[in-house]
This record gives sequence, C-alpha cells and structure tokens, in this order.
Amino acid sequence: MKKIIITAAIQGAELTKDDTPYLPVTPDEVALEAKRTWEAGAAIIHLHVRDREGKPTQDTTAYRIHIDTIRATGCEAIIQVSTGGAVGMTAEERMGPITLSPEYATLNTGSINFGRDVFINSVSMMEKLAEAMKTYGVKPEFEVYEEGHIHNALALVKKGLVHGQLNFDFVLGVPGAMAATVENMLYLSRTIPPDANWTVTGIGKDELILGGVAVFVGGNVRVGLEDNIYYAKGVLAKSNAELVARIVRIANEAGRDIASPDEARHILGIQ
Ligand code: KMH
Ligand code: ZN
Repeated sequence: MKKIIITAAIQGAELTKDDTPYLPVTPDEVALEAKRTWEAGAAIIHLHVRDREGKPTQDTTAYRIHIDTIRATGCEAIIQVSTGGAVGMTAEERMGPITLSPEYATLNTGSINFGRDVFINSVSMMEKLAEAMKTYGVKPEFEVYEEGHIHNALALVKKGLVHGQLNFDFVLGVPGAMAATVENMLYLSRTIPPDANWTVTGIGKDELILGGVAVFVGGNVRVGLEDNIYYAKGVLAKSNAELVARIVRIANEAGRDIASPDEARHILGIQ
C-alpha cells in the first residue's frame, strides 16, 4: 500500500469558539495550529480563513496573510485552500485564494443540503472554479458528498478542465448528504477511476471509524476540528494535532508509513 497522506482540516467556516475554545481563528492561532499539526504527521493543511470579526472570508489578502504566517512558523505542509468557503458565497467570491496560485485547492463537485442550508455547486460554478484552477496552475481535490458528485468531477475531466492525477475526498456524514458508513466509503472508492487517489472525511464521531478503516484498506485520511471537535464522547479535542496523532498511531499499527509533504506532492501529482 502507498504511504498514507493525512490532511488536517484545522478550522473550517462554520464553527466558533463557543463550539470549542480550541478552535484556531486568528492568523497567529491558525499558523501555530498548522505547525503543530504538521509536526504530528499531517502532510496537508486544509485552510479556511476568518476576518477580524471571526466570520468566514475568501478574501485574497486574508488568505495571503494566513499562508505567509503559516510559512513563517517553518510549517512545510501542503496548504490546500478551500474554494467551498461558506454556504451562500458566489463562485467569484470563493475563488479568491486561487489567484495566489496555491499548490492545492478543494473543488466541490455537487450541491447538497447542508444542515438547514443548501450548499450550491452548480455546473457553471464548478466550471468557473476549475477554469480558475487551471489558469493559476492549482491542483484540485474533488470534494464528493455523494456518488453523483464523482460523475460531475469526471465530466470536468472530460471537458479538459482538470487533467493529470485525480484526487478525491469522500466527505461523509454531512446532515443532508450521504451517510458516514464504511459501506458508502468502500462503494465510492470502487466508483472512482482505479488510478485515482482517495481520502475520507467522516463528520463527527464517524471521523475515527472511517479514518481507521481507510488506513487498513489503502485510503488516505482527513481529520480536524472542521469535521469533528471531539476526541472521544463528551471530550473535546484540545488540538487538531491530537486527532492527527491518533491516525498516525493507527497507521503505525497497520504498517503504513506516513507520507511527508514532498511524498504527498509526488503521490497527488502536485507540481
Ligand atoms: N464550508 C462548507 C460549506 C471546502 O472547504 O471546500 C464547504 C467546505 C468545503 O468546507
Ligand atoms: Zn472546508
């Protein structure tokens, strides 16, 4: 099996410090958390950004400040910017960080109910975002919340908007989308092209179960406060690093080596 690539989704767009006091929000908090999480074994930091009031923003300058602050800590992880942003943002707003030519970015390939909201990813939005990534030389990771989203992603490939190594993230357990079951994860992993890479993101308590199984069946794993704020039932994770360290321990037991950021770049086809 290939080395395992661990992604840390350290902050997200939806949570506040009322949900968990351990959420990094300011550029300094985010940067320190990114460094600790990379040191714990994460090859990729999935990055969202907040403004001074703590509200989610896709502002290019805000992303540049965060990325520079992360790099100033010595953190060498791949920085994957979000182009999902927050529910209700336009495609133009969401592509803000792409103009910085980051190495890696999410590309959400379908719409879903998202709790009481609707997370819209129309074909024209997906095409605009994919086009922008192509223009700025950014490698996309397809964010897939149900099976139809795989076919939407492959349609972008067919249109020539995405090329090279394909990488998928199965985000399972969002209220309103596909459930976080092992069966669903395995089914999706068999539905993508055989040479594509996949990662699993289990929402809430299922983060550990899906991540643990993915370790044993050759997948990659995303963990972090964006997806799950608990270490165990009723016990808040004190940092993203704790969640990463647990996957590292499981991978060690399974005999899977942890990919460094450079090894992850090679596996994922990031130039
Ligand atoms: N905040 C969610 C609505 C991504 O980062 O690309 C979308 C999200 C996905 O978090
Ligand atoms: Zn995200």
